[in-house]
Amino acid sequence: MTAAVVPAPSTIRQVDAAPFRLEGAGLVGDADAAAALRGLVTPLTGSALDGDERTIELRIEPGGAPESYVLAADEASVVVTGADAAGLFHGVQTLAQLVHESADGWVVDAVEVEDAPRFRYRGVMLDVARHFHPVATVEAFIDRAALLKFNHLHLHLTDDQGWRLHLDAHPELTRVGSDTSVGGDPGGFYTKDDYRHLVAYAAARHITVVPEIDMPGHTHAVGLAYPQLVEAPVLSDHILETVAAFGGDAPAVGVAYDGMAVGFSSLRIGDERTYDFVADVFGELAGMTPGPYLHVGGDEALGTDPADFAAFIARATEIIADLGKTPIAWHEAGAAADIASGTIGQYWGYVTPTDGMDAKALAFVRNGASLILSPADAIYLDMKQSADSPLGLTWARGVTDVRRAYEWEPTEVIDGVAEDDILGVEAPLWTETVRTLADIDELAFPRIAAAAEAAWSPAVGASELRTWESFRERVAAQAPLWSAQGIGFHRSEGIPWP
Ligand code: TNX
Repeated sequence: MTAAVVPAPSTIRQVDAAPFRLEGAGLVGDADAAAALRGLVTPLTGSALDGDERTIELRIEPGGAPESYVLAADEASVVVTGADAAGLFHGVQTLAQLVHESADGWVVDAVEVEDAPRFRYRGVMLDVARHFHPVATVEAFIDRAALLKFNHLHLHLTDDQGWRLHLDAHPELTRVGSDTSVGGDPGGFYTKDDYRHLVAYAAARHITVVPEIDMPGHTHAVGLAYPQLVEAPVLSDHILETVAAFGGDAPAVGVAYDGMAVGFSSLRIGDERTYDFVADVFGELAGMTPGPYLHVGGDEALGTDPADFAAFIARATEIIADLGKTPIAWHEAGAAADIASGTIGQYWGYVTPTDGMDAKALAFVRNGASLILSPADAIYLDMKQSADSPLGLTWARGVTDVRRAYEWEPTEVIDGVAEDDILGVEAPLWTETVRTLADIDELAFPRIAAAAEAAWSPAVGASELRTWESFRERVAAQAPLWSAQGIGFHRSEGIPWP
């Protein structure tokens, strides 16, 4: 397949002309886009793209839809025109995917592409709390996301197992709350400069960082640092079963937690010091986060009384809104009647909802806000991708193959949630079992490409490219580019890898 683009563009047409040959070709136009293109094409082809026989022109021409671009290739030239810098950057990703080897050497076939994103929010999430991931790993994850036209990186910065961002107002959080990871693996945290660096690194790739501080549950690490802010762990049967199934000790007051149970910890809801803490934490975070969103978590607060949970979510989302930011919360927070208006919900139920999860998600829409869809049985990248791998979990109907990750349509998940109610799609990667970049690649690829297509491409039924048969061919064709980028993708069955 020679015009294999992932995520599928709005339109792509073969043109009746000979292919554009890379040998002897050079780049003109936007310098940032040129650097991005060389970063993709040079490792793949060995060409520095510094010839003068024919040109690839990279330019910005304002006027089109945000993030859109047009690409025209024939034997004489390639021209990529972005409506803005992000659009040009996305067009560069498409161009790199069109480069392939032929009898004439490395070429781009004669095509015309017109492309714009379906959804404004196209996200990936990395959990840096269950296992800490150093700055270089997050940079690599950002590079991978950019390749697939994602434009948001959600960082799950805190959880029971560790607090991963230094804050000046509460230095103990990282001093005593970040030492370990799941399984007793090493911990770690980002300095404020590390965080600012990641925000800038992402922004240079047209990706906005969405930081999450998970509350009121998932807060055991807070208690290591500031015991007065948290309740004692709630050791329900469910928690004790998880401990028994996955090993390790049960959560205990004042002891770092390195197991995999969820839902036992809670901030003290009735104590005013808690809200001073919430205001300090989000205030300091807002000061170094240029993006519009702050994520407050709100998931699996099984150790918090439901009325207390609702009261907490109302106050915490109001604190974020007062900082001039838009709160995002996991869908459970939809149960809180007085949630701040404008709070965006993140749905992590199944493609076919169970247990009233759809009702909680729908509450955000009724409240006049929109939803981010992260259906766990389709695009939770931490679900096992093959039964025999030690990597990944299975609770969300895993093993999750690429086809299940691909075959779902955002508007068909929750009754009453239409196109305009959906801000976008996000694929989370939780890291209980994930230690290294190689582990990340093995679980994320190729399923992350399926999530990218749900987020960027036309709806299922609106384009002939939006079928599993088309996707499996197009995703297979990414293998040389991914390998040249050092991505250790999983060679999933059912995909005709070269
Ligand atoms: C559920 S879904 C979680 C996380 C776990 C993940 C593991 C959701 C919002 N929370 O706490 O890490 O499952 O798959």
